[in-house]
Amino acid sequence: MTKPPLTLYLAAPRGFCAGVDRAIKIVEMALQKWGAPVYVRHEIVHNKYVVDGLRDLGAVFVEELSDCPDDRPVIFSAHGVAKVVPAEAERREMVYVDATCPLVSKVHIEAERHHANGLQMVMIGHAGHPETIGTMGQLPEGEVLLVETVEDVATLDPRDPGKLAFITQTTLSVDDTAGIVAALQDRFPAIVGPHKEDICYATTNRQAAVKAIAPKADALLVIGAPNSSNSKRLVEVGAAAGCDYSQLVQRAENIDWRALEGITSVGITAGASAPEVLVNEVIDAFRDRFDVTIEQVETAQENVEFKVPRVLREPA
Ligand code: 0O3
Ligand code: SF4
Repeated sequence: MTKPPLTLYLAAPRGFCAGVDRAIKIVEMALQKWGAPVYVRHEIVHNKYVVDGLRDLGAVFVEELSDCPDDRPVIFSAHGVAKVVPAEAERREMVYVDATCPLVSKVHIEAERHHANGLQMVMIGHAGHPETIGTMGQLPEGEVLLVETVEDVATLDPRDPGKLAFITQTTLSVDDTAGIVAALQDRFPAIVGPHKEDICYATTNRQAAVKAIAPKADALLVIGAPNSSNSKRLVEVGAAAGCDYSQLVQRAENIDWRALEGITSVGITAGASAPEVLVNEVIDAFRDRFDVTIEQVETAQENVEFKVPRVLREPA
């Protein structure tokens, strides 16, 4: 039987960012250096395939430091941790390695700087997300007010409206965040902040690439996990850019083939925590069912790389 033709638009950049690459390397190198088990506080990055692979090598994933023994190394996930976490590890004299992405750490430092200048912070982020918890946890309770939407800006009740600064989660929607920043500047003209927001290069580039493919694709599949903020934003960006069928899929086995009947083009991208092997798995699944022509749509080139902490570059 002949297969129906299908054009597959492959977004570039997609998949692993420099912070994810570094965080995974940190776990691998820690296992090499110290042997198993190495504890990891929270999923090192939000991807089941990555986490399962590291668990097979001897990593033990826990949610809290209280779930770790004193005498094994622990790694903090790429999303960052509140100040109390390394403080507690030090109190217990644990060996710990912080895999927080340097671009998340940069936001932590921004928050501290504004606080030192006497400003109260507004954080634009998602409640309950580990990055938001970690970033808010850089400052004492009450010093960081969280806003998730434009509507939240109207009900903000700062200590002094003239002494405010804002920071953001790194994985937000560029367009939605611009609206929230505008609302903040409108209500608090003196508010201090970064040039635009703190959304990182990887998030920005992946969203721009999705915008380029979404309008011409009958369907858009974003490879990523349901708890991955940046991946979920790519689905929303795809839908907003004109692709009505925009879906998050963890792996090829999650694709709803019935929903794709009759399509002639599909866009594919992957969140910053989704490995390329899963992209290839999805492409192969399309090749099984369609006569596929791949068109890579590249909207930016990336050459960012972060070094792993020195402790892992030194011999045991
Ligand atoms: O923050 P998010 O849920 O997108 O996290 P992921 O999926 O693990 O991706 C890496 C991004 C990150 C560590 C924080 O910027
Ligand atoms: Fe770092 Fe951006 Fe990747 Fe987050 S998405 S880990 S901030 S490079």
